[in-house]
Amino acid sequence: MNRVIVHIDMDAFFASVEQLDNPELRGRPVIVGGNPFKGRSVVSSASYEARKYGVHAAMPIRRAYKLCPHAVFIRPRFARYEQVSRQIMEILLRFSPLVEPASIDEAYVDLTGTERLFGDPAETALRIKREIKERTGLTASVGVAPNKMVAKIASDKDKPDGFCVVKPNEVKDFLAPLPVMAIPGVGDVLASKLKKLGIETIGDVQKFPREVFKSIFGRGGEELYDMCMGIDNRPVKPPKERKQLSFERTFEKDIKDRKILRQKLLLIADHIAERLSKRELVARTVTLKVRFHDFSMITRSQTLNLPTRSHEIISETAEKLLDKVPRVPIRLLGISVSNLSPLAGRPAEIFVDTQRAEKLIDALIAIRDKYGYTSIKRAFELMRDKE
Ligand code: DCP
Ligand code: CA
Ligand code: CA
Repeated sequence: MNRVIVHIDMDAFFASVEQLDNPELRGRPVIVGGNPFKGRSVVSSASYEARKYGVHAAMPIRRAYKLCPHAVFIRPRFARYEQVSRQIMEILLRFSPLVEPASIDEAYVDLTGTERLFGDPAETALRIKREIKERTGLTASVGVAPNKMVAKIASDKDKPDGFCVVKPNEVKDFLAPLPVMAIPGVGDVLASKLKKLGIETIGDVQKFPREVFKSIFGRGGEELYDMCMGIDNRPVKPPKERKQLSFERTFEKDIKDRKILRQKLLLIADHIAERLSKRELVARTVTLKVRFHDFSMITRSQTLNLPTRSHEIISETAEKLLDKVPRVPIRLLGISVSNLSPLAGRPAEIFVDTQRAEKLIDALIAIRDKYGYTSIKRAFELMRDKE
């Protein structure tokens, strides 16, 4: 059976996010990377306006400055790019459960068998592209093909804002004119070896009978040959579900004061709740980890009646577990949550209180994404900062 695989790759991702957040940058050359006057950093992302001047990713930023001195140079804001990346992955998951993020700005989606639900898969891929644009304001380049390798090559073909569909019976002809380097894993070394045999394009490889190619290049050659024929059976693999999330803190000085220890737990719980919230997960088991002044360690767990992502419930549970721990100086405190499940599948009879706490964490995340992690703190932290 033929599969329908979509590959999505965002255009000039970091630079486009900067242009999105700052309208003054739109239509102008934007280069995201390190400081052009200090150190020897490289270009992370160049807007298409900057590429006209020959600027591209991985180029030394000083060279980029020489080529395009009037570009706007910007330091990367990874938290923001990750936020947009999550937003894109969420959009994709509405079209298929089989979504495999391949990097911060690209993913594979398996649309095989969605015809009855969404109609023609190529139309669905176009809808995905439009929805990314509508919901994020950013353009993606999209490739549709019977497998991952061809879909990826197709998404790159008409960049930026590209859309390229390769039907099963077109795969061989689509690949034929491309240089062998278009095949993943073929680098300069192999390419120059092939060139000595008169092989420059994928079409040149296709002309060989499989057995002949195999006898020249051995087992690896067989794989290369299959790829050149457009054969790639790798499945789209959604990321493995996490079994647990944990966070711990080692203190500069051992702490015995229970009030301070409870505050530490609250901060750790905040952090865990934030991560649960970002991943849209809830947890049912809370485990407290304590390392004492003498380096001995214990863990204590409790399983809740209902799954939660509330920092209050997590910290309260951890505090109760801490109450049962000997009252000696403590070196390290940690919380881990396990028994994780997706937020969407959670039973509806959740307490109103929990929802309030969860909304607070969501607001916290929004503020921190926008203004930085330390822009908002617990009151007792501010008191301590003053001291
Ligand atoms: N990236 C980086 N350093 C690199 C390559 C990439 O930091 N050497 C980051 C910045 C990019 C993002 O990853 O915005 C995605 O990488 P891509 O290779 O997909 O490049 P772009 O999205 O910037 O451009 P294109 O439109 O060519 O995909
Ligand atoms: Ca990209
Ligand atoms: Ca990419």
